[in-house]
Amino acid sequence: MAHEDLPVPIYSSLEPVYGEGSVLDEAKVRFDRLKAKFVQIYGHEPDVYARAPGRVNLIGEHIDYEGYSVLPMAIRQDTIIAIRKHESEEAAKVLTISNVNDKYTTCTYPADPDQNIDLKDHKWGHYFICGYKGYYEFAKSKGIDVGVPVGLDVLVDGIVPTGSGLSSSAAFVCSATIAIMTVFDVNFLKKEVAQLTCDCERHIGTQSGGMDQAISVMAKPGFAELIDFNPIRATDVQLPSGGTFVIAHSLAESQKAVTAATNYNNRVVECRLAAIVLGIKLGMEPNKAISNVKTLSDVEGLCVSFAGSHGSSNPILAVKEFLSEDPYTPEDIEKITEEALPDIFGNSATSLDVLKAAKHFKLFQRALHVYSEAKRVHLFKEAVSSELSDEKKLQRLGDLMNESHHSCSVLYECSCPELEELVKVCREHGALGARLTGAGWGGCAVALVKESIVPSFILNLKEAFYQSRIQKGVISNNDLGLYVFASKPSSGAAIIKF
Ligand code: NG1
Ligand code: MG
Repeated sequence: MAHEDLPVPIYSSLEPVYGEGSVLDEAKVRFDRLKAKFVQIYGHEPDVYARAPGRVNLIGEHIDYEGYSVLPMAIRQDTIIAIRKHESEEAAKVLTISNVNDKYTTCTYPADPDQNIDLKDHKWGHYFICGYKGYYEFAKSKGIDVGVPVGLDVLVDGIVPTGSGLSSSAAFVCSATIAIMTVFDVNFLKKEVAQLTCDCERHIGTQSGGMDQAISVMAKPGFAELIDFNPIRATDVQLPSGGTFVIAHSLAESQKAVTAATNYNNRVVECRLAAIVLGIKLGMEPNKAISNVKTLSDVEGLCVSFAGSHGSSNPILAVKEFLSEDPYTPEDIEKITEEALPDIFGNSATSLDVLKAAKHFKLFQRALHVYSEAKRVHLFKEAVSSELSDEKKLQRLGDLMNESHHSCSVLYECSCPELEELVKVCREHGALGARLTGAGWGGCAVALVKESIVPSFILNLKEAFYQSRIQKGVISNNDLGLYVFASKPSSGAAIIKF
């Protein structure tokens, strides 16, 4: 059975999740500590544990929310959660969210699934509430009797670096959601959890796609996954042998939830406007385009007259023909759409924030990135399953990663000076390809490196990129392993009942 059609797995030990060796040993220590601290804080043992991993996206950046397939893999760094449900008659109906890391002070919320998340006051516990609301929304939609809300005691231990493009947020939202559903004695299919966590993470104010939650829930050890959307589906991708993905942090932190109006959500809005304008240029009535076109993938089918060499539609040619390279002012777009921009976005507060902050919109550049990046994902998948030698495959994958970075940097403008420097340093020291990963504007790069040179590659990065930052006190030498490491495709989310 396809893994999206299976429920989230339940294990009674850590081996199926963490395999053998040092990763397992580290996990055992963390779970022991989690349990001990839980008892210390709450005076009871937890009912159950949940875990969900972060991920590194190998290719397919900023296209999930446009409906296009992406190709990430789970990393071993994850968020683990211990949870206990109060007996319903207990008086205080409170959700208490504590963290093993003192940096995160305990957050409390009412046990109310309809509460609004205060986006003006960003707290780490908000991500738990995303999962909490998401669970109730989904359970109710399935006709499950959710009963009267009760208090929850929760303890969190996350080791996915935050603001790094490795999806600490999805690791947290997915593990929270899974912990909550389990403590309420239900389990859903992986594809349902992937969809509901994607939907509910938007309560944090980013109009995100579903890549991070999908891979976190559906990952399989040893494989990257091609993730398709609408409906969500995962296909195993066996990477060629002889290559390793090294993840390196640029040390610029990307606070996506805080900068959404000018960065992430801005790009989502630009893509929607590009799609509508393209739809109109390709013959749609303006009002039809506004009501029917949500993403660039929605108008791809209209580009058939721009057949590429295989006779399939070629939206890149349509972009070049119909969109202007000059940025569009709001007035330029309104002339084409015959509707005021705020009306196009109806009552979406996060989109209205974008419109307030933006002076112009780069429709040509954003659309060109999305369509070309979507194509690169397929070329990547094709190269992996081709007849080429592993060596040639790795080279091809590296080239595609380099092209992806260029497109992110120049057309999508989601890089930053630190990432540019880091990607350059990676390539100078033998990476077959290197690119920013995740949303960008800071965070990590991922480099494809021949397995045989990984240790020297990491040493060279230390020398060329990190040493000066260690000297300036940006990070300490002892922590270097947290910022640059080789990564193998790891396992997906799980429920653990000891
Ligand atoms: P990061 O920055 O890793 O959280 C974000 C989005 C993804 C995807 C990438 C860009 C969230 C939860 N995730 O990832 O859906 O759009 O950016 O490819 O916002
Ligand atoms: Mg995130």
